[in-house]
Amino acid sequence: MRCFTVASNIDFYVTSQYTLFGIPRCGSGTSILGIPMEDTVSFRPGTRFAPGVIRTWSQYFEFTPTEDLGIDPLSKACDLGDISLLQGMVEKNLERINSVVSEAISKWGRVVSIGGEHTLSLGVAKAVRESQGSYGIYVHIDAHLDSREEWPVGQKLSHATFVRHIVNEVGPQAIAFVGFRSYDKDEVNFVRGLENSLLLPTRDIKLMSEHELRLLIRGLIDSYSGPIHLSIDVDVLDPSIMPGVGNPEGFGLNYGELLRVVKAVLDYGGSRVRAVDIVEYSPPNDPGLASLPMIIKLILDVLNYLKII
Ligand SMILES: [Mn+2]
Repeated sequence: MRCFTVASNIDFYVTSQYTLFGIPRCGSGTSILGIPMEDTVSFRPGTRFAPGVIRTWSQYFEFTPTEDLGIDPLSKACDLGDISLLQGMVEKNLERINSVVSEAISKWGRVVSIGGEHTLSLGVAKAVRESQGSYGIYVHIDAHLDSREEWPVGQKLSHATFVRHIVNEVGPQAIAFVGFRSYDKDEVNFVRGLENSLLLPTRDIKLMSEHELRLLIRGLIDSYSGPIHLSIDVDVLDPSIMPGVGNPEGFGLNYGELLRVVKAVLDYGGSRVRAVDIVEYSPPNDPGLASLPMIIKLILDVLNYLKII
């Protein structure tokens, strides 16, 4: 069953007989889309396998979010399957992601994308702007800034540079970098030079109370209008609880700290949140799939805190 009418030369399929958590395919509510893009890996590969592994294993978990809000987070969600991509063709793949996510946002109101490498967020950002006519706030939750000029040297567009492309090609009104702790001098200078940015390194988040954190995030969200795009690289979590990533960095957030940020963005962002990306989970780098229960919990918590639109 296909959920889209977009460009007939793009083939869509569901990678397994299952849907995520057994939710309806092409149903109503928040749409969930697998984006198994992995074209610009610079260290440990494997993110392309994440949507299929998460979908298959999700059948065996309890569907319980962290906080009981008295709602079933899966009651208003559907699984669109995975986008079919062309291995190694970054720009072509970003065009496909843009066109599919644009259509999905127009039809379902918002999309939760399961990556795949983080570069896919550039395609999602363009889709948010195209479908909504504006692009408000980009929230980048990540151990890294992904704002290099080139990485590896000579490569302008990759998982380590795509935020610069979001800034230059999509033009968010404001941008937040949350949970970063590992960067290159040039890129940190670049993000410090941005107007309308909020920089929350890992160390600050750990020292802050939940109240302070929520005030900061609310201040950002209330200061700008337009759609909100939340992009979560799971390497923001500490490698001791999230070993299954391509580029692990020490002294990361614990799950409760990540959840505070996510909840604040979804609470104050409300119906303006049009896209949430959960990216960079890498099953081949995850011994015994030890990180998988946390990925499952994160997806459930995101669905739980997203406001019905
Ligand atoms: Mn990262």
